[in-house]
Order: sequence, then structure tokens, then C-alpha cells
Amino acid sequence: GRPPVAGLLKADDLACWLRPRRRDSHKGGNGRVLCVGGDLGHGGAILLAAEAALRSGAGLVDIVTRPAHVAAALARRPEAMVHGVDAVAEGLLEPLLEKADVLAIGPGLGLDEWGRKLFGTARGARRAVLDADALNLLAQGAPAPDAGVVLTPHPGEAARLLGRSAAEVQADRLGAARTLATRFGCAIVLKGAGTVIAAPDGRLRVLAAGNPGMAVGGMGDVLCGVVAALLAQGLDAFDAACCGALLHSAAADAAAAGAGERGLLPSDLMPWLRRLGNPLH
Ligand code: NPW
Ligand code: AMP
Ligand code: MG
Repeated sequence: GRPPVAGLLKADDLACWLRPRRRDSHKGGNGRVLCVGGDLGHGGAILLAAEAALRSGAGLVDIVTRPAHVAAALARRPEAMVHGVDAVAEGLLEPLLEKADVLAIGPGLGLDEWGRKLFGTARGARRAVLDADALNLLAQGAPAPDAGVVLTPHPGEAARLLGRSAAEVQADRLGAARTLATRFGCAIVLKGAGTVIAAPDGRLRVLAAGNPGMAVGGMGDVLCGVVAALLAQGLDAFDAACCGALLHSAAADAAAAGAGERGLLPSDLMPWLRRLGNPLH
């Protein structure tokens, strides 16, 4: 039969998901996010994810990264609890995973022993967002956490997961997102212009937001933190994927409206995540 028509998501739709906070809200109830990544050379990636999680309303945020990045992380965001880890030993991550509502793993994680071990230890997560090198490790056959997972591949990462080329993914973006959702049993955010969100039950959405100013390193790392924060605040995987992708792109559009697309930085989204994350009702 004919493929279902994919629903378009627009910035106005944010109010459907982002209700005002309860007056008696507390940090524990707003969810604890554990961000894991930032190997040497890519330390900023996990900081961007963590700051985005805080600006998207997560109640508590932990970072596990290289010890060499701890001081910079604390200087940038003292609200985050930062844990430096060099040699990954059995049992090291468990106490943090135990406390976390959501794991955000992959930005700057790398594919070497450090990243592989961290990814392996993180299997027990209650809910998770897998991005960047977590997706590349998944494509190499590493097992994923079992429950409540969102995958956020760009076309290159989607191609690795599907064993196709990025050009083939781009030639059929709806089909690629749908195939990933059923194959991995996860909500999928297939990134790039016209971001597609897919669920294993066949639901599909396409973003009518975002701009080419977003084509810059670190932009996807921000998305990872946004989606994790929404999962932590109680949205299910597909809703967190839709709302998160929309909030991220709407924030990029708002940031670009002021000063232009060229030269837009992922950090510029932070105040807009906050502003647009509190829609008027
Ligand atoms: P090509 O070659 O451009 O045609 P990779 P990465 C393709 C961290 N970062 N449409 C692209 O195709 C990340 O978190 C850290 C079409 C190429 O094949 C990761 O851990 C930063 N094709 C790590 O670096 C800032 C597209 O995908 C491939 C596409 C590596 O991640 C940067 C490139 O992707 C970065 O976030 C599109 N829209 N988008 C930091 N400040 O610490 C992508 N491709 O090889 O997976 O490399 O995404 O840079
Ligand atoms: P990453 O490649 O992981 O850094 O992710 C890039 C982010 O920017 C994703 O959310 C993409 O959807 C978004 N993005 C990149 N290029 C464009 C574009 N031309 N139009 C809209 N969104 C884009
Ligand atoms: Mg990325």
C-alpha cells in the first residue's frame, strides 16, 4: 500500500509537550541525566550535551569524561557533577547508572578501548539516548541497552547502522528511518535538513524547522542532551524524540533569526532552549 503521509512538526507544536512545571516540582522529579563521552580531542562534545540537558530542564546532570576535561567542564558549568575516569574498571559506572533516570552516551566517546568499555558498562541504563560513537559501536555489533532507547544518527551514522552508503540513506530518508526503528526497536531521529522521526510502530514525523546554520560541529551533541532531558522529565521515547528534535531546531532558528545562519554556534542555542522550552499556554 501507499506509505503513510508523515506529519509535519512546527515550532507551535512545542506547547503540546512542554507543560508548565508543577508548583511543587523538585530536582529529583525533573530527572537525573548521566552524560558519558568526551575522549581526548573531543572533550567539548559531552559538555555541550550536558549543558543542553540542563537548559532543557533536567533536574540533575552528571558527566563521566576524561580526567583531563574535568576542570574545563566545571569552569563552564558548575551545575554539573563531573567525574573523571581514565581506566574503566568493572563496577565503576554502576552507582551513577543506578541513580540516573536517563543515560546520554556517545558524543566524543571515540571507538577505542576507553569508549568501548564505557559503552559496555552502560547496558543497564533504564532509558538512554545513543548518539555519535555509541551508534558507531552499535554498528560494529556492540549490544545496546534494552529499554526506552532513542537513536539520533546523522546520515553517515545511519549508513553505518544499515550497511549502506550515506547517499543511499539520503535518497530514501523516510524509508531509512523506518527501517532503523523496526530493526533496533527504538525511536529514531534521522538528522540533517528535513529531520525524520520514526517509531517501531510505524509513526513518522518530519521537522518543518531548522536551518543550514546548524551544519557545524557540536550541533548534534546538543540534540543528544535535549532529548535526554525530555526523557528524564517523563516523555516516552517517541515524544521525547519529536519534542527534542523540534525544540533543538526551533532554538537554532531563533538564534539564527537574530544574527544570521553563517557562524551560528551550538552554544548559541542554550538561551533559546530555555526560552522555547517554556511556551505560553
Ligand atoms: P561527508 O563525508 O561529509 O560527505 P562522522 P562526526 C556524513 C564528535 N564531535 N548529509 C559525512 O559525509 C562526535 O560527537 C566532537 C550527508 C561523513 O561521512 C563524534 O564522537 C566535537 N552526510 C565524533 O566527533 C565537535 C552526512 O557523516 C560522516 C551528513 C565524530 O563525529 C564535532 C561524518 O560523520 C563532533 O560532534 C548529512 N547531513 N551529516 C567537539 N567539539 O568535541 C554527516 N554526514 O564520521 O560520524 O564524524 O559526526 O564529526
Ligand atoms: P551532527 O551531524 O551530529 O553534529 O548533527 C547536526 C545537527 O544539525 C542535526 O540536528 C541536524 O539535523 C542539524 N542540521 C545539520 N545541517 C542541517 C541543515 N542543512 N538543515 C537543518 N538542520 C541541519
Ligand atoms: Mg554528531
